[in-house]
Amino acid sequence: MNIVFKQIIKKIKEYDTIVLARHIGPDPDALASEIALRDSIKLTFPKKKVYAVGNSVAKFKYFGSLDRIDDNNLNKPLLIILDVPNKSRIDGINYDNYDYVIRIDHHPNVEEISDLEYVCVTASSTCELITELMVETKLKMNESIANNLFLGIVADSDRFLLSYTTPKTFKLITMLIEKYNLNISNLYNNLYLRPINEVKFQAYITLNMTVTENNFGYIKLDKSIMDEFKVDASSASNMINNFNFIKELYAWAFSSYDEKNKIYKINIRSRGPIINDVAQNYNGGGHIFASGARIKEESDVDKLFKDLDIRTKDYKNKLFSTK
Ligand SMILES: [Mn+2]
Repeated sequence: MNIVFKQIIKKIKEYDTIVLARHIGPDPDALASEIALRDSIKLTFPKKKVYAVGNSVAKFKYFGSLDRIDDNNLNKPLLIILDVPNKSRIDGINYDNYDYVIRIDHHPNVEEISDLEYVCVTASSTCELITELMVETKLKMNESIANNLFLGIVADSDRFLLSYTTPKTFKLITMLIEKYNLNISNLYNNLYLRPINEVKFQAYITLNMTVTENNFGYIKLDKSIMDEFKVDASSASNMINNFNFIKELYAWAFSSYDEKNKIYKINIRSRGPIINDVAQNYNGGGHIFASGARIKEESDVDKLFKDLDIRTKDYKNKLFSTK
């Protein structure tokens, strides 16, 4: 067995109170991994108090419910953080309240944030790592846990399109489907069924995106345009992956103004240029080809787009000089 898995299980056994957390603005992989691991620990060790925390998201309620706790009142708890590389992006916890911290993640390491780190940047998803953990240890699984793990892997690999989809990903997925007899088409409905106004909004983006001579595509989506299509600041992030495999785009970014939090939410994707270090300079980060940022000033959005355009230009220059 993987030595880190052994250490993780040892810690889970040692603690009676365990809190699981993930990144702010959660995606399916983040939510599915924390809920699946919570349910598995509960199933395996019924006497332990196990909580999955962070803000809930209405459209993702099919993953299961989250727990509301005050972690100031917990007795010597263990914290397990999932799918998040930076301390500042963990949702719903007071970091200093925890006795021991474990991180399980597939994002590039930006800082050491825990006592025990299991970071595998070549895994398709955090859910893939959690599935592996359950397969290799005595952590129990059931159908609803398997459903969540399946959805997390499918979402983060973009239906097995992205580069870290490996034979191991397919092996684990096959195991989940076979063993728990998963209803794949129902599960896909959860992830991919969408209202037509979102599809129209995507058409608007396609028609109005600026594509630079360096093959960087960008668009700023303000409140009036989101109101017109009856979508919100999170809608653009649902469709950013749909702009992959477009010849004229090496990298692309959307900015959506989130009125409630007074912040510009930036989604960035790439099929070549490395973008996460650029995002890190603007209160963001993520994977090398899939990143995001949260920006207060509109002028910084423009600066970020400029930097991404330069990064795309450098990439393109290299690409053509080596040919
Ligand atoms: Mn992930």
